[in-house]
Amino acid sequence: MENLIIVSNRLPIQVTFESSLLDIKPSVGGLATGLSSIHPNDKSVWVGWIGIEEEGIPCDEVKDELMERIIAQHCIPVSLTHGEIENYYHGFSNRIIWPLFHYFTEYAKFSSKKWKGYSEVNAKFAEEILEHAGPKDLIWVHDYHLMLLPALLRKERPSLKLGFFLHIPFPSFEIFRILPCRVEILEGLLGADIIGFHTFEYQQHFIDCVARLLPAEVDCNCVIYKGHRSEVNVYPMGIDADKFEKEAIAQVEVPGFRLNLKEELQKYTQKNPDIKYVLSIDRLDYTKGIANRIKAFDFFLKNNPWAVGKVRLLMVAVPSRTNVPQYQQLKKEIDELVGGINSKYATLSWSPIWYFYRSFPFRNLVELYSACDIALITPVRDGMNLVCKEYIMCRPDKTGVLILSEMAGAAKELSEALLINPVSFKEISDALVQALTMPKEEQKKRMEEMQERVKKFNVAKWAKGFVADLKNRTEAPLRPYQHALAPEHLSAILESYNTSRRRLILLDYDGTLTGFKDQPKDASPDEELLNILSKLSIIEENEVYIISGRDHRTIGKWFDAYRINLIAEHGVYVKRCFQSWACSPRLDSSWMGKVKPLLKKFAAQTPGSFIEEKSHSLAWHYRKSNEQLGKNNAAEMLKILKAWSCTLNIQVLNGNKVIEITNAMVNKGTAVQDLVGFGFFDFVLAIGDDHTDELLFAQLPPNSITIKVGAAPSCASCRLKDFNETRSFLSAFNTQQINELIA
Ligand code: GDG
Repeated sequence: MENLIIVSNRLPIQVTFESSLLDIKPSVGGLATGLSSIHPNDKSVWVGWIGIEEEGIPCDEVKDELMERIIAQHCIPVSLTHGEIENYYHGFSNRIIWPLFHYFTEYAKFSSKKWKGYSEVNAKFAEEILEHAGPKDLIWVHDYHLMLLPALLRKERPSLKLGFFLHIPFPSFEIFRILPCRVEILEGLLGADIIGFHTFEYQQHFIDCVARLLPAEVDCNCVIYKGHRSEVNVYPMGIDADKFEKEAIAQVEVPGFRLNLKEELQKYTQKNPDIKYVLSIDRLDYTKGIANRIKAFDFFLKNNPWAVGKVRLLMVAVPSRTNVPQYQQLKKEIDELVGGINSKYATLSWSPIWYFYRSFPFRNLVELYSACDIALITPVRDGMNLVCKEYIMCRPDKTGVLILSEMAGAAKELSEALLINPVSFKEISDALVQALTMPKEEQKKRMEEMQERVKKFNVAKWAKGFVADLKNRTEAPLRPYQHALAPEHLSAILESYNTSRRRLILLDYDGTLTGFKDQPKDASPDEELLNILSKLSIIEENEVYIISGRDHRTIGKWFDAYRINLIAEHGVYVKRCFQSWACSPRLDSSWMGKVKPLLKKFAAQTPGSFIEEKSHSLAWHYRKSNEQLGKNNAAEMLKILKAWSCTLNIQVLNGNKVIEITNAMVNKGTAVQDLVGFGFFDFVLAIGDDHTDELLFAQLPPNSITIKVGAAPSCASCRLKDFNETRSFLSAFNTQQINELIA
């Protein structure tokens, strides 16, 4: 059985040397607690840095003892020097990636020295892991410090099952593109089999960046890059809900249970029965919106004088990155703001803010959560935010109100909270008023629903779910396509052909039977193709269809003289051989007037691109445009059209360097529904090269032979390389050539 190797920047332990005496404690950090359901056990190890620079370890003897004790805790240390920590950790991770991914672009100062340090330490982690990993072990890499690691590991040991989870937001393309090493970061992540994010928004941002920056194939949540497929999924991280709930209940129910903090708060409340406590807890970080929160609290008191003397903010700011100038500046700003507001409103018996610049032990933390009437959590950006979930689980009587920033990942799950824009003082102030006046019944109703959800999607479920997906995902490799021209497959297809009596042969045109031309009208069938098709269609048992997105007049002209049926414009027009065109009854083209101006705008902005107008559909071709510009603008257009498709009766087909817009009810799949519906044919073959042909493949009976031309993802059962191979394949049905091909 395979082992699980967890990898993160820091090991889940705290190492200290007090007068040269070594002490190792389990760390109380979120990730360590989070993964406690899967680590430690006999089959797991954790690889990471111990938190102390190599130079800080007193002597070799201590080092040996340290290693021994760390390994006994199922951990493998990666030893890092002062210089490495400076560039990789403080430098690239915390001064470039952290601010940029949280949209603080002005704080992110790129330097190639830091980037080099980051790359080297990622390589050092890879080396350490490879020394310990078996060929089929599961490896789960965590967070923004190690984004190059998946590809480094994949390169050295392709059989490893690799997962990556990002704990912070993944920014939108406009932000991510600022990073000079953006391609390297994406390539690094795409080494993983599964890439996980907290929210759909981050997942979509990542996929969008991949689609715009790399020559990768994107198919829903899958990315195929350099022959490797990564699945991009959403796993919102939870907390150990039971642990918080049990502690909060114990603090209420266990006789004689008293902790100092709650007791002091209770004493104060007895003297001031109307007092309400508002709690905020965060690491002191510019992403957490602490300064804004204090200003909003000032705004609230100013506009609600009744609250002066009755509402107090308990603000815990845990010291963090204290050697970084921005954090030192922030600390100063917050000290001044707190001082300012306290001196402005304080009375002899009351001050508006109790400010704690330190961390509390777990039990005190729970006391705070359960003692405060309101939690005010207002990050300007936060990957998830676990504090708000912890507050929810520490409300045994189900009262309390959560005010939560809509910029925290957790807001996507906690819609019963009062969601606010963290930069709006008015919204925060209004939410405080609403929370302070909210009837108990409403508080309980909201809290109960949130508790149920936080309990159900707890951190054990998160961790086990990710690992289970990783196991399953890698056991199902890329679909092993048959090559339709490989002798054994070809002979099976031919046998089925020869023993059948009614055959339906559905052939896409561009990219399948012929190569692409800059102008669609230039791709008329050449003699070789006409020869193949006429031989195939002349056979009485064969019903050959060309099924194409092309306009019906052009395609009609090309094949008029042959015993070939035609389906044009993605199914809008159908023409049985030697008969006239019939138009689909499902048509509504009123959308064209709205979509055409949009296409015109894009055509004007994308030199080399042009619009093709068909009777009932529109196509924007960008094959001749600058590759990157065409790709970017196509991504923009797709976004807009997909949004429009909610109200317009359209379907948007993302083809090969072309975006086509057709009526929602008509496509290649619906066009053949009636043909295949009655089970008339005992041999069905379909060949196509782009996304629009997938709709056709999906509509066909299960025993049909479906063939994808090209390397893109497909639900087809076989592949051919290009249109030349399609021609060779179709020629094989001419019995004279069969033997040659099989030989
Ligand atoms: C990342 C992402 C994402 C705080 N003060 C004390 C204390 N804490 C504990 C809380 C909570 C944890 O720290 C903070 O969790 P967050 O989720 O807010 O943020 P991070 O762990 O810094 O960072 C974040 C998370 O990863 C998980 O993916 O949610 O968005 O930035 O558990 O309880 N704990 C104790 N005393 C304190 O004073 N004992």
